[in-house]
Order: sequence, then structure tokens, then C-alpha cells
Amino acid sequence: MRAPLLALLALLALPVLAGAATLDALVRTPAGRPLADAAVVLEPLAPAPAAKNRPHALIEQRGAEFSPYVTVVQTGTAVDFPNNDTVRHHVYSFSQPKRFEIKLYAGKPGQPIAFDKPGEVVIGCNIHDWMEAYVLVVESPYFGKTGPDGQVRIANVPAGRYRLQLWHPLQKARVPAGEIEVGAAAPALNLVLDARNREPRPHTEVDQDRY
Ligand SMILES: [Cu+2]
Repeated sequence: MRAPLLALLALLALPVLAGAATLDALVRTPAGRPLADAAVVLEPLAPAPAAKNRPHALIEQRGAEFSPYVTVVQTGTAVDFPNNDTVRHHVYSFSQPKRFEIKLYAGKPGQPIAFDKPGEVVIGCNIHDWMEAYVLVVESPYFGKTGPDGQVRIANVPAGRYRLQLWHPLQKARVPAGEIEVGAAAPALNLVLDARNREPRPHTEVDQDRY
């Protein structure tokens, strides 16, 4: 009977030993529906630690849609835009933090795009009007994005005070950041954001031979 209890205690002790907590949050609309694709970002009030290895992020094109719709990355992250369709895409953004263009291509373009300034970047395709993706570039390494159930988990958050930023591409207004204290055991957060879930924009079947 003692072994399971000890195992449980060991499990509980882990975050304390590591000096970091896991933060769970549920994001819902004012009507109470789970909100997918919402970014939850914890900005340390003390200077953020230097970024560790930043993995590449991936925004694929498949069936003439970008996937994922929302990507959150830390400043300096490179993003690849592989095209899995047989049609060619022409990926671009006019957003201030990152203007770029990957001219008509199929397969994987040679150069990943480095997102080096914080802010919101809207990405489109010159050929297919309905294609749309968002990149939220943040200074902090502590962030997550809600799934279809509105849930997000941010692991390995060091204890301390943070500014909590909530963001969604279809939010009605920018939400002022709140402050939270993360201790050894972070509380589960219930957050509300006035945004609607994305509904895929209707589009015609792409003619695979045309481009
Ligand atoms: Cu396209």
C-alpha cells in the first residue's frame, strides 16, 4: 500500500525540485464555448532567460489551406513553409513585424523565414485568396495555444511573476495583460476572450493541373 503513495509524493515533488511549474488554462468565449487557437503567453516581469535552442516551426500547405492556422513562436524562430500540394503556392505577408514573400513554389522552399520581431503576422497566398494563417511572435519562451477543447498547457514555467497575455486572430478587442504569480504549483486558469472560433472559408476545389 505504501509504494503508490510514495510514487505519488515523488511525482508531486518533481515540479518543486525543478523550480518550475506547469500551468493549465482553459480559454472560453463570453458565451462559454471553448475557444481554439487562442495564444496564452507568460512574459516574465524579470528579464527573460536567454533562449535555448529554438526549434524550427512548420506551417504546411495541404489541400490549399495553411496548417496550422495559428502558430506562436519566440522571437528569432525560423519557420518552414513546406508545400504538400501539387499546385503551387505563393506565400506572403505585408505585416509590419515580418514582410516576406516566397514566390510560386512547389515542395519545400530553400530558405526558412526568420521571425525576428515581436508582433502579429498575417500570412496569405497570392493564388488562393482564402488561404490564411497567423504567426504571433513573442519575446517569452513561455507560451501555448489552445486546442479544440480550449485547453492549453504551458510546461516548465519557473516560479515568479508574469504578465499574462491572451490573443486570438479573431478577437474583438485586445485584452489588457493581467499579472499572475507562478509558484511551485500553478493554479489552473479560467480565461475568457471575446473571439469567435474560426470557420474555414469556403473555397472551390483547386485545379491540380492549372498552376
Ligand atoms: Cu495557394
